Order: sequence, then C-alpha cells, then structure tokens
Amino acid sequence: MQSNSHFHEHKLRQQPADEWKLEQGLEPARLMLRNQSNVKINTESPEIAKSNSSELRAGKSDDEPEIIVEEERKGWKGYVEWEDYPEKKSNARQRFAQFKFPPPPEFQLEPLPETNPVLEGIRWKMWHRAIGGALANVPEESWKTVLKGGETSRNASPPRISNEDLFPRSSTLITIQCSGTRRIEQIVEYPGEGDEMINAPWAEGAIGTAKWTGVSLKKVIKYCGGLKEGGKHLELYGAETYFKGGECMNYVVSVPWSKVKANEVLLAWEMNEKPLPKIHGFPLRVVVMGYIGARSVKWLYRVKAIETPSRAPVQSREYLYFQQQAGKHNQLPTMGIQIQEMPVSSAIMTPWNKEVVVHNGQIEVSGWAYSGGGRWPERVEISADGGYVWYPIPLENLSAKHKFAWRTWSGSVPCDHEGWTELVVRCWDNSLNTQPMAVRHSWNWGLHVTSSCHRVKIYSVNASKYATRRRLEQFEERGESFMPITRPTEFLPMTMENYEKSWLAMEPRDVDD
Ligand SMILES: Nc1nc2c(c(=O)[nH]1)N[C@H]1C(S)=C(S)[C@@H](COP(=O)(O)O)O[C@H]1N2
Ligand SMILES: [Mo]
Repeated sequence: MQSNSHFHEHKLRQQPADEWKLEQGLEPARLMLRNQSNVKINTESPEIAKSNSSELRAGKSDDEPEIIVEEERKGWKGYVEWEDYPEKKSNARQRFAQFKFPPPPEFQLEPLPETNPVLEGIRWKMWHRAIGGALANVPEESWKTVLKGGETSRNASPPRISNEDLFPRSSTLITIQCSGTRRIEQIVEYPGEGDEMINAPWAEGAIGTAKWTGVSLKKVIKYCGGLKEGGKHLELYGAETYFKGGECMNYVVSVPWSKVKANEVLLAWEMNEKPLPKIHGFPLRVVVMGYIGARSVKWLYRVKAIETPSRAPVQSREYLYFQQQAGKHNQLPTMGIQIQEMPVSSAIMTPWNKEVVVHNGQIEVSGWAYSGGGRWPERVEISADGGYVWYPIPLENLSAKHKFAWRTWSGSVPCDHEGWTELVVRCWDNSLNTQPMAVRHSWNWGLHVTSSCHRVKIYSVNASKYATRRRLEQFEERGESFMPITRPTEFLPMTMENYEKSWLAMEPRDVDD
C-alpha cells in the first residue's frame, strides 16, 4: 500500500470544528462529507435570495411578452392550456430560465416544521409568480379555498356529462390512496430524495374513502363512437399548471384501455352525495378504482386515446417503483415500474407513534387496511411485541367489504409489557397477499409504496399491575404531573420503613462462604 502517513499526520492535527457534535452522537450525515474517492466534489451552494421572486430575476429581454398566460376560460380560475400551445410553453421556459430559485427545503435530515401547511410550498409560489398573469396568485387562492373547507363553485354549472338522459350515473365506494402514503417511515430511516416527495412527506393519512358518483369513462367513449385505431391507453388531462424541470405543463397521466373497458374508471362530479369540492377536482375528476391516487386526475378537461402509456412526466418519470439498490445517482426512469395498483397495506391510526398509553392489560387499537387492484382485506392482525405474537381483529370489528374500498377496524390486543414496545399491524387480502415485516424490505429510492407492516412505538403503562396502579394514584394524590414520561420523579417508590421491613424478610444480599 502506498504510504501517505505524512498526509495523515497533517489531517489528524486538524480536529474538525464539528467533531464535538460527532462525539455527542449527532448525525454526521448533516455535518460532513468524507470523500474517499479521487473525484473532486463541490459542496458549496451558490447564495440564493429567499423570498421575493422579483429579486431573483437576472434580466429581461426587450422582445419578451409581458403576460404569457391568460385564463383559458372565464370563471375557470387557474386553468391554463399548455399542451396545445408549444409556443406558450417555450415562452414560459425562457421566462423561467431567467430566475434563480432556492433549492428544495431540507426536512429529510431535520424535523418537519410545525406549520400548517407543513411545507408551505415556497418554490411552488415562486414558480407561479415567475410566470405571472393568470397564475400569479393561484397557490394563495387555492390555500384560501382549502381553509374554507373545499367549497364548490357557486357560479359554475354542473358538467354536461351529468345529464341523466345521456349517461346512466353510478355510485361506488372507492378508496383513493396516494402511492406516497406512509413514506415518512422510509424518510426517517433512509432519507433519499424521491421525485415527488419534497412536497409530500406523507404519513398514514394520505388515503381516503368516499362514495363517488359519475359515469363510467367507457360509456362516454362508446357514446363518442369508440376508440380510434391503435388506441390502447387513455391520456387524462388536468387543468392546472404543473411544473417540472423548468417547464410548464398540464397534469397528465394515463390508464390502459383494459382498465376502462372493465368499467373501473369513473368520471365523477359528486363526492359523498354532494357536488365535488374544488380541492377534490370540481367540476369533474377521474376516479380510477384500485389504482394509486395519481391516476385519479382532478379538474379533468380532456381524454385522449394514445398507443403507449403517456410520455408526460407524471406517468413516465414520477411514481416509479425502483429496485432497492437503484440509487439516486444511477437511476433511470426506465429502471422503475410505473405504479398503478398498490399492494396490500394497513396502518394503525390510534394510538399515535411515541404516545404513552395507560391501559388495563389490553391496548385499544384502530386503523385501516386496504389492497389495490380490486382486492380487499380479509384479515387484520395486531402484535403488541414488535411482530412475534399476532392477534386477529374479530371480523365483526372490520367495516364492510367492498371491492375497491378500505376496511377500517378496531380492537384490543393483550399487552403485559411496561415501557417501550411496538404495536404492529398486518393485513391479508383476499388473494392471501400480506405485507413485508420491516420498512427496509419495501424501501426503494423513489420512496413510494411503503407497504411494510406499520409499526407504532408506544410507552406502555400497565395499570392492571398493582404497583403501577398504586404509583399512578400517587401522582394524582400529590398533584404531580405524570407527563412527560422522561421527567425524573421527585418521590420514592418505597418508604425507608418498608424498605427495612423487606430487608428483614429477605435473605441477606451477600453470601457467607
Ligand atoms: N389535476 C391533478 N390531479 C391530481 C393530482 C394533481 O396534482 N393534479 N394529484 C394526484 C395525486 S398524486 C393524488 S394522491 C390524488 C389526491 O386526491 P385528493 O386531492 O382528492 O385527495 O389526486 C391526484 N390527481
Ligand atoms: Mo399522490
């Protein structure tokens, strides 16, 4: 081996300024890079202004149009058509190139902010403002709509498609699950940037079920005279502007004709027997039964028959399931499987992770279970010891079976333990598929499809034990808070008098010979 002791000595004498943090066990990944290669690596980011997008602008050319986007239709706030206007797209690209935007927020190595919304979409707002015109205030306006509870538009009329004479309407209970559901578990253990995740650090709540009313897309296609020759996939267009790599576009994905032919793609204008709320896609949205949420296009304005799955980025470059060893720096979109159906999964909704649970020897647990592709949960099991012993949830504690909906459940699981333990849930679907045991087993660079058994750490306080119960009563009697659990207690668990009594009753602590 080549000697480089001189180099080493020099290095050793210079203690890195952050070394004390390493000694305190603080995360080294946040602090430094250890480059053992012979590649020169840049770790300096250029200074970029933070807030006002006009400050970020480098320069403006004279022949540049002042306004490049106007509302496509009166009253359709935020609807800009991009796919039909290559020139407008090109203008937007040029406009974009004149701005410098800050990097995505770092939350994968640091805790999420406690704001609502958690990530306020600083860059999203800047992108809209940079394009300006009809888009300038869309994010702010949308957030106001969200705060108002997702109201429906007052002046817009229901879509013509809802005309009962043309198409028979149907209603189905359907679960829409984001493929990023529970990805926070992957982030916590293995931070690595997935495509979409900078906006979406989802936990177990990125899933929901509603009664959707509309018409099967198949019926509409039939009414229009069927598919044109060679049509194998249906491209679905959403009206809002989607930003990707400095380009403006509409939100576009596709579903195969076979899915449409099976009457499993609904064009919906009602959600839970009420007009579709704006945030859920008013006036018309797609609901693809048993597919990931990304295919259920909101604010639908066009359906196009095409020969291959859509080449639009949301279909071809995002929502991909990678092989575990395909890292961030050598992945290609062709290495990922386009995610359509979700595998079987489940989640514990209560108790919450890191909660202190005081119980009488049985812990009450509740949650959901779901399987994609028209499969449904048949059995839900809970473990209170990290996954060794499993207890089935009684069937009567599961909500009704539906082909395309989750089952919510609740039940109690015996727990003798005191202190930290792990509650785990797993589901078996009607094809007897079940879930991998650990996050590592479903981990992939894209941070989609976290289908491993959901694990919730809890601090068990078992009040069915006499001593524990007595102790809880003492906190109450003394007017002292039991929480936080990490606080050193001020009072002894035993009086000195009782200690002496016990001592006399016990064998001596030491041995004589
Ligand atoms: N037009 C449009 N449709 C869209 C999206 C979008 O960004 N734009 N997001 C998709 C994703 S990723 C999901 S998970 C669902 C979420 O549906 P919800 O907002 O009704 O909960 O909408 C899908 N439809
Ligand atoms: Mo999603």
